[in-house]
Amino acid sequence: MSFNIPEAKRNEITAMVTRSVLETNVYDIHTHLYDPAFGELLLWGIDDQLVYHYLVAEAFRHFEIDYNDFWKLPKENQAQMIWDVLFINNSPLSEACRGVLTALNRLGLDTNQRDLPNIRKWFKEQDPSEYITRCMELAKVSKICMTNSPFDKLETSKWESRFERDDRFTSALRIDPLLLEWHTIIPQLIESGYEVQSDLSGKTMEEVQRFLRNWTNRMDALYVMVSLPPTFEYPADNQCSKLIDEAILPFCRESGLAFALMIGVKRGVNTEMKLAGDGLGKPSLNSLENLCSNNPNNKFLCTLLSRESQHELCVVARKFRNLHVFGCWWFTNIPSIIEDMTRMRLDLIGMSFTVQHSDARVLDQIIYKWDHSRDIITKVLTEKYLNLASTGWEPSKREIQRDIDGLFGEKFNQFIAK
Ligand code: FIX
Ligand code: ZN
Repeated sequence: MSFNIPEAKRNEITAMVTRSVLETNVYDIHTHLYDPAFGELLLWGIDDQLVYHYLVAEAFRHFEIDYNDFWKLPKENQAQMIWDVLFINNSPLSEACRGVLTALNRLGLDTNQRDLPNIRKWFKEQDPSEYITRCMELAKVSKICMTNSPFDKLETSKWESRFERDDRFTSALRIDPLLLEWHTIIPQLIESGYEVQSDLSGKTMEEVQRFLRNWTNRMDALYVMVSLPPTFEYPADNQCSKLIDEAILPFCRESGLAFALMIGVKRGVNTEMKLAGDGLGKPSLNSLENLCSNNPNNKFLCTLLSRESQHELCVVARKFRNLHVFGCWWFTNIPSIIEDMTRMRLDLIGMSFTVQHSDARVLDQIIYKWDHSRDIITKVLTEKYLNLASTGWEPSKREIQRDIDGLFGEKFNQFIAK
């Protein structure tokens, strides 16, 4: 590859790409973080990092404790057990373990101390509001999109109280129960004054649209989103499909909002592990093709959980410009797969996607998720620009910066603004 580029040029391109990837601010378009006004819902600190469900799943492979006995323990004790088993009794080589150490290291702690009480002490001394800025600056994240559920009582009470928004935090309206557990949410909808019927008859579809409109306005949501199982089918003779056709998509068209689909999650494969118990499966992408082709006036965002589906997703995106691919979701957010997916996306859909999102549940995690991804993105993009240069087309600094801005949030902004 790129043999005919003079060494000085090669070094210059490598330096430009590296600098640009490492220094460009990103828009983190899917997280589970909250505007600081939500108080304790915004998780941060060492204990929350250690009880992250990615680590819980790894730790249970070593534990002998009953699931329930573990869940009954206070958070600090759970964190200590996870620390002992994943960091002390074994080397912390997994991506999620390494992530904790990357964050501590970038925050200036001595990761070699192996002393959890001392690390805890450092976190207790941090001022929460300064800490948010510190993490965002270290991660070079300029904006964070939250995942906001109108079905989660913990957050709805806050939304109803009205408060001053932190403009670094934007919102996405999350509607999983509406599409996947319709029967369970009917009482809540009725209690809130929406005239809905369990068989979707009468004014139900108009009322669901009114519900979406009210919550979008209240949250100032930028897009509507759902996570779906690998068995998701569209169109289909079921309530989910009918709700999509007669409520979600008309509402999205009317409001100009994109509908984000995160497909492939098998919830509760091991319910005893709670959040850590979800798995994945390979969906059929016929449904995504049908959505994009039957609804050309709707915009779709999509990320998929199974590694095997990523190539197919790129090909679907090549057919439908109303589809924007984003991020390496959850089980695909590990170095080997990020590298593979990023290279494949550049090869098949060029610069027209959003390269990554963090999915952070704990604020500190944005540091490691973005650090680790930036390393891989630098590697892949450097290779790509050197390939380009070897054709005689020399990428300029301005062009490289434009491209990286696009991958780090500008293409997403343009897509949702269309
Ligand atoms: O559905 C989602 O948005 C997932 O990202 C989460 O449910 C999952 O638990 C997670 O944190 C993955 O990173
Ligand atoms: Zn998520």
